[in-house]
Amino acid sequence: MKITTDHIHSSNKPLEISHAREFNFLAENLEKKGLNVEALIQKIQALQIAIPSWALGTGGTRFGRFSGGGEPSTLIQKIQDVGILHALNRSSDSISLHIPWDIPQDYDAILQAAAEVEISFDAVNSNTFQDQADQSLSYKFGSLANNDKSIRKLAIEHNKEVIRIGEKLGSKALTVWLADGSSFPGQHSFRKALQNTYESLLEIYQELPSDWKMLIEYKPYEPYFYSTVISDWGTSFLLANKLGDKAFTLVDLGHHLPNTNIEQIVATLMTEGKLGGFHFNDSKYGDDDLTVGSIKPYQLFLIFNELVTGFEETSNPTPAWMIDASHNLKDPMEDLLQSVEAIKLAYAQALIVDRKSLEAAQDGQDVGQGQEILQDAFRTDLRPLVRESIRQSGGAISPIQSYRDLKVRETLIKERGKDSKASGL
Ligand code: PSV
Ligand code: MN
Ligand code: MN
Repeated sequence: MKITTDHIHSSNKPLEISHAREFNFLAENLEKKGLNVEALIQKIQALQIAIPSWALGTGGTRFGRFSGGGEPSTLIQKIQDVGILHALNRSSDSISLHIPWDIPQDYDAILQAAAEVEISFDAVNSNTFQDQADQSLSYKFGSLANNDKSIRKLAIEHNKEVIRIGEKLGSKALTVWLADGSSFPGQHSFRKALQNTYESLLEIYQELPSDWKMLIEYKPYEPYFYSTVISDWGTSFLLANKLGDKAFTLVDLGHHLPNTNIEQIVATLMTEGKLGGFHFNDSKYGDDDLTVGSIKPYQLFLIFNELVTGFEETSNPTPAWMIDASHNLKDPMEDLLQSVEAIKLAYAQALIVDRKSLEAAQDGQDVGQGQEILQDAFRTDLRPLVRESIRQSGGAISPIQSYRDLKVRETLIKERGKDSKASGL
């Protein structure tokens, strides 16, 4: 299925009048506050969030997987699904591949399929947390951190191969997420594991093309339950600093212990110019797969508040934006549309913060006023502004409603069958 401009126009038609009324009302209020609505729209339009190939199918927990039907079972189908999302919201113009789940067979066909739906290739992700079918050695006790040199070598070579694949597709970054860790005290030496990881990453880093980045993800636990080698931003930052200018820390929102102040981490990393990427999701307990903004929207806003000031006041390069979630109950494409909307909304809210007054409140130690200013921005309903930015980009006023009205899932089920399954987690 392909979404055409006719589809967009016909599904926008019934919404146009009420949308225009809501938008005009909001725009007038924003202009009264001294904000430039046109400039806001341009910034919101420019924010593009990559879709990971593994988010397009129904994910599972270790207890079960309940497929929703019509899932993409080939890389071309995954690209087409991102094309559908992008046609609807004009906000996701790239896909992030996971190797070996997405090894391209025919590069020309893959590049053509992507070009047809105006999609490019975001960061490529390596996978050394699973053994592949024909793998001679096992990652059971670690990959880049393993005590066994030959296992480390296998994992290093895999990462180099992922870079070569990404180069053929036009990717510009390698994301490394390592499961390596231990489940029991005494299982391994923390210092040896970290040193092995650094040396392995260095070998991979030396293979990076000059215009590439290495994004180092951290996670406190899971799949191992006692220790993880790269467990927190400090460890990732330390490695990125030691490796060099092309290495950065990647913040995945779901990879923090409860109540961690993620916005402060963002501020610190940006001060040092080392925030390289972002994986969006949300979590209630220790998970990392809930819809962005569905549990802690204020935290998401506070994170964007730091990002927006960081863009203005630091020389941190623009991070690679991506959603990282895998859903086991909802239609994954609907979830991705909801997630992108939540991200854009938080970004828009951060853009309207009255920065001058905030700074004055901070300099004047006016605690109450500082809070008022942030909450005023967060409590402004900016959905009409986000919708208008998407409409002006040629997308749907309500991407989710159009997705439903155009019967996208039903069509995909007809085309691909009820039992088609996406490769991945
Ligand atoms: C595992 O936690 C994970 O969700 C990481 O966040 C990675 O980015 C992703 O899988 C893909 O490897
Ligand atoms: Mn992630
Ligand atoms: Mn994760």
